[in-house]
Amino acid sequence: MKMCFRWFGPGFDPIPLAHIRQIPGVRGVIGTLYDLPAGAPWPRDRVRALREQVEAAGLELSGIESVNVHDAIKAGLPERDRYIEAYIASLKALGEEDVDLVCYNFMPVFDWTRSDLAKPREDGATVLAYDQAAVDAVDPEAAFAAVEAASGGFTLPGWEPERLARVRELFELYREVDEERLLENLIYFAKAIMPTCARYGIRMAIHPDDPAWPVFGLPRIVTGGERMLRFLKAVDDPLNGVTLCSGSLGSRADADIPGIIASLAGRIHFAHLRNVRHTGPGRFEEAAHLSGDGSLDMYAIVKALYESGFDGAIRPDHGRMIWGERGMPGYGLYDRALGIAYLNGLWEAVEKEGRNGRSA
Ligand code: DNO
Repeated sequence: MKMCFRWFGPGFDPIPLAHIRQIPGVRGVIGTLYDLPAGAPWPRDRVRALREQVEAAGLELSGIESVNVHDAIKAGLPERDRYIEAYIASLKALGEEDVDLVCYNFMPVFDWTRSDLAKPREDGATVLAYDQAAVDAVDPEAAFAAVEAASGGFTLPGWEPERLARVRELFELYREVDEERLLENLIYFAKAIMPTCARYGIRMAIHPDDPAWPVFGLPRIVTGGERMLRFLKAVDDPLNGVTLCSGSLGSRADADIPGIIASLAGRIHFAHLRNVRHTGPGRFEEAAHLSGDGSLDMYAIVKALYESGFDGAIRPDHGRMIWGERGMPGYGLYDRALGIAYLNGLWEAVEKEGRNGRSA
C-alpha cells in the first residue's frame, strides 16, 4: 500500500509540499495540471516539471487525478475521436514521464455534487453535505453559481469556471444520451485508449459517480459494484480498473462496500478512503474518517481492501474543515492528515493480523 495525498499544484493548492512530506507514512502525491481544460493535450514538459517539483520535495508523483474526459467523448459526438486523440497524447506524455496511474470520471456535465460546501457540525467543524431536496429546488446553473460563490475563492475540482459559462449548452449535448448510450460511449473510449495504456503500463482508475445516483436528470452509470463490474468485463483488460471511493459509493445507504471490493478484486487500482454520515433519504454529510464519526465501517473497508490483495495508492478523501484552517472545501490539510494517521493505523493492524493468519 502506498499512502498518498492529493495536491492541486502551485497557484491552486494552498498546502505546501513540505507539509505533505511531514504527514507520517505519506510517500506519494496525486497531482494534476489543474489549469488545463478537458480536451487539451498535456505537454510532456509540464508533466516533467510537476514530477520534478514533487520529487524535489522528497515525494513521488504516484498518479494523476484527474485527466478529465471531454464532454464530446461522454456524449458520443462526431468530434469525439479528435478528443480521444488528445487524451491519448496526454497519456503518452504521462507514460514517458513514468506516471502509471490515472484517475478519471465519466459523469456528464458535473463532477461531484453537493448542496452545501460548509455545513456546520456540532463539533464546530464544517463539512460538505448533500440534500436531494435542496438540489431539486434549484436549476443547474444556480447550483453551479452557488458552488462557485461558496468556494472561498478556490477553484474546485470539476467545477472549473469555464464550465459554468456553458452549463445550458452542456445539458443540450446529453438530450439523447440515456444510461445505455453513456455506457457505450465509455466502452468506446476505454477500448480506444487501452493500446496506449498497454504501451506504458498505465492503470486507468474510473471514479464512481458522486452521489451515486442521477443528478439534475443527467444519466449516471458508475453508481455501484455491479455496474462497475459490467464495464470492467466489457473492456476486460487488467489495466482497465477503478478507483474505490468509499465516500462516493457510500453515498447510498444500501451500498455494501466490502462486498464491492471483493467483487472487484484485482481491478482496484486506486482507493479514496473517507467516511460519510447518512442523515436521511437522499441526504448525507461528510465526516471525520473514524468509523464512529459516520455511517461506514472503515475497518471493514480497509480489511476488505487488504484481503483483496490491493497494493496500490490510497489517499484520504475529503476531510472536515477544522482548527480555523482556510482551504479548498473538503481539501484542508489538518483533517486529511488526521485521516491518514487513522488509515495507517487500520492498515498496520489488518496487515499484521493477516500475517499472523488471524484473518482470511
Ligand atoms: C472529489 C473528487 C472527484 C474526483 C473525480 C475523478 O473531490 O473525488 O472530483 O477527483 O471525480 O475524476
